[in-house]
This record gives sequence, C-alpha cells and structure tokens, in this order.
Amino acid sequence: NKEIRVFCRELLRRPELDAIFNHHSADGFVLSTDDLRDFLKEQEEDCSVTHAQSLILTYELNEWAQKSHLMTPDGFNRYMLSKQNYVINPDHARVYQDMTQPLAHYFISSSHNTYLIKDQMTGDSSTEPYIRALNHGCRCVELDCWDGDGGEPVIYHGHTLTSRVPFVEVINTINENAFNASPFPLILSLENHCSVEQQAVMARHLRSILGEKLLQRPLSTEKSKCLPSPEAGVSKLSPELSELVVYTRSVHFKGFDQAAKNSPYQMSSFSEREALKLIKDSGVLFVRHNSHKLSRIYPSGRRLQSSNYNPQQMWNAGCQIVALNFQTPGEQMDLNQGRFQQNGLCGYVLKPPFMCQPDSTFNPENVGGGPGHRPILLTIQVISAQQLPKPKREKPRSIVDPQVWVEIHGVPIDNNKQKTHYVKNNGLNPRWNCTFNFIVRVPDLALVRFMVEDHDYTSSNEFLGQYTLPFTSMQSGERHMNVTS
Ligand SMILES: [Ca+2]
Ligand SMILES: [Ca+2]
Ligand SMILES: [Ca+2]
Repeated sequence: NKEIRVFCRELLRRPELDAIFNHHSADGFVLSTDDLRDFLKEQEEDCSVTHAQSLILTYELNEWAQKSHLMTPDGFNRYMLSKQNYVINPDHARVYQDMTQPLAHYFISSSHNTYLIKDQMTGDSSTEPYIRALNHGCRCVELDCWDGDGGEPVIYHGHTLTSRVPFVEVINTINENAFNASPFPLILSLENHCSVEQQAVMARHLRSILGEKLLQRPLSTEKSKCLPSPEAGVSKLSPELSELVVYTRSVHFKGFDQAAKNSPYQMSSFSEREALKLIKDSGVLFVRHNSHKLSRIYPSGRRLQSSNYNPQQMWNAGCQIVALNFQTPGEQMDLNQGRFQQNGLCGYVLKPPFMCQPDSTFNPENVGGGPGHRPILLTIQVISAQQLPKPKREKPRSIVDPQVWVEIHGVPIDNNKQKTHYVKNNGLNPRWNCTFNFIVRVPDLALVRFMVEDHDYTSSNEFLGQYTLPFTSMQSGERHMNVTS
C-alpha cells in the first residue's frame, strides 16, 4: 500500500506548480496571506486580503495552516487545479450577458437534422439526439416532417434510407427535455412536407403535448416592430408551422432590398454556399440585415456523410442560427461548443455591439481599422499536460508523442495557428514550455482552440483532445483546462 501511495503521489506531482509555489513563497514552505496576494496580483485578479483568506479557507485542508492563514503546497495545487482557476473567466461561465435585447442580436446554438444518429443517407432517426442536443444547450432543433402511416406524421430525411421516428415521440421528448440546460426560448425548426390532414395532426400534437410551453401569440400586446428577447420568452417554444408560427416564419431570400420590406418575424434560410457568396459579395449588407432579422444557415446537401462547414465564417457576418450536424464530431463542432462555452451554456451569446446596428459598417472580409478593430497582442505559454486522453484508434505497443496546437479562429485576418514540438513517449505528464504570440485584430469574434495530437512519422497525427473558448472569456495568468476527446 505504501508503494501505491508513493506511486500515486509521484503521478500527481506537478513540478511546474511547485516552481510557481517556490517563486512566491517567502520561506519556501508555505504561502503567507501576503505571498498569496502577490501571486493573485500577478494573475490579474482580486488580490484583497478577504479573497486570499477565502481561498485558504476553501482549498487548504491542513487545519493548522488554515487557522494560521497559510497555504501549503497541497492547498496551492488544489487551488491551481480547481474550477475557480480554470482558463475560462468564472464570471462568464454563468449567464452574465444582457438577455433583454431582440433575438437577432444573439448567436443561437443550432442543430441541423437533429433526428439523425449518424449520416443523412443510411443512418437511423431517433429521439435520442434531441436529448443530447438539448442537454448541450442547443436552442434550435430541426424536425423534417413527412406523412406517415395511419395518419401519424413521421420524422426522417426524405427520399433516403434513414429510419423513421413518429412526430409525436419527438414532441414528447422535446417536451420533457426542452429546458434541462437552458431556460431561454427553444426554436423548433419544422421542415414541413406533410399533407394538410397530417399538418392538422402535427398542430394538435404540438398544442396538446407542449400546452403552456408553446408560444401561441406574440409576447407583447402591442404589435412590436422587432423580435422579442430571450428573457421575454423564458421557457417557451417557438415553432414555425402555419397558424402556430408566431415569430420565425421562414421565407425565401430574394435580396436585401426585398427582405427589408418583410416583417421582422420573417427569417431567411441560406445554404452554406449562398451565405458564403453573400459574405464575399456584400458582407456589410449581410451584417446590417442580421442586425434585425434572423438568418438560418444549413449545411450543403452534398455533405452526404453529414460533415460540417465552418460556423465561424457565418458568425463573422452576424448570422444567428448557424445549424450544424451535432452528431458529427470535429473542429467545426468544437468551435460551436467553444462559442457557447460562455453565458452559462444557455445557447444564446450576445453578438458584439458593432454588429447590432442597422447602419453597421463592419465588414468581416476587410476590418482594417473599422468598427470592432482593436488589435491585441496575445501571448500564450503552453506549459504542461497530465494524463492525456488515449487516441480513438489505438496503436498497439505505442506510447503517444503529444504536441499542442494553439489556434485562433475569427475574422479571416485573425485565423492563425502555431504548434509546440512533440514530447516523445509521454501521455502522462509531458512538458513543453513553448511560448507563442498572436495579434488578434477583432477579439470580440475570436475563439482560441487548444488541440492536442499524437505526433506520428509514418501516418497522419492522431487527435487526442481539445478545448475551445471565446478569446474575451479567457483569464490571464497561470491557468488550466480539461481537454475532451
Ligand atoms: Ca432538414
Ligand atoms: Ca511514441
Ligand atoms: Ca506517435
């Protein structure tokens, strides 16, 4: 047992944390309250006596040290690896944004063909992906509705071999799980291919199952000129189906002039290609359009394996409902998760103010000196990792050789990435101590992604794990994060 204890201690030892501790400890054994305050000051956070003492009370388990307002190396390690010292600003980890602005001012976490477990040609349809998406804070789910047997509509990817799931089952699932992760409005995107008879069945199920949760008339008694806010629609579902459609009726986009004449409740749907063309040809007009109207972007029908497009390009133009195949992991879904990592994972993130004005001059393709342009020098030191996840495709008798990519995803001029060297045969406690500099010109749109992979000579590198967060939610100082695979 003693051997196991020694082994565990050795495994958990963090020499890099010991070094920080020793640097700040006046006597080399403990941190006094003042030592700790000096350290907190360097971290650019609250360095008051009260805060330092509250950290000692929370993280120091040695009674004598606690009573004497001191922190031992064990207590310091516990604090350094705590949620409180996570790389994401703890204030941003809860709902901290103004939730009373019109819906068009928010990025909304959105899923495409939510019913699919795998790809869109042969995969199964199920209620399970709805639960998963909703539990991840997704606020717009999609239902492709077709006539089914016995008068009951079904959901599946039309004209393909995907299996079918009854509409009524999906609505029951949504009813049970809609507000598990977020109290803010859930948008039901109904792609309707049903006969008039089965549309009536859909409306009946929506009313009888969702009841009070269903938004059946506009929220304000006055006929408002703009979309309601997430706050105003707390715990409500907003479907798009004939007379049940209150706010988000989908219309075909026929140019910005035409769209300007439409009611603010009309939403335009764009394929990724249409959206990219608009961004390239008339980025400023698209940003202005999105300052008061909702745009929904969906993946190209050519993505037969349900792969994803890059959502960042769409957010750069202020598009709100950037629908992704949630069932397909990869960099694009990592960016989506990172974007909505802030604001309590509630699925709504306020767009930067320079994108919310109807006369905005923000151009995502060319931001030189314009609004939103406030260049910041970002310096990141990748220090170490511990107990990295195993690669999905295990290679027999092989130990991973981890390397870390630091990537900036933002407007085109900000996109950049740099990597550390690899550490040979060590997935347990590799250390890199590599420093990188980036210039981030439009920080309010930028995401920072940390990606760890196993370096290989003979084949392509293998993904081990990643963590992504908004640049403006990142804390300075010595921080930690959990990478997920
Ligand atoms: Ca669809
Ligand atoms: Ca190796
Ligand atoms: Ca390797």
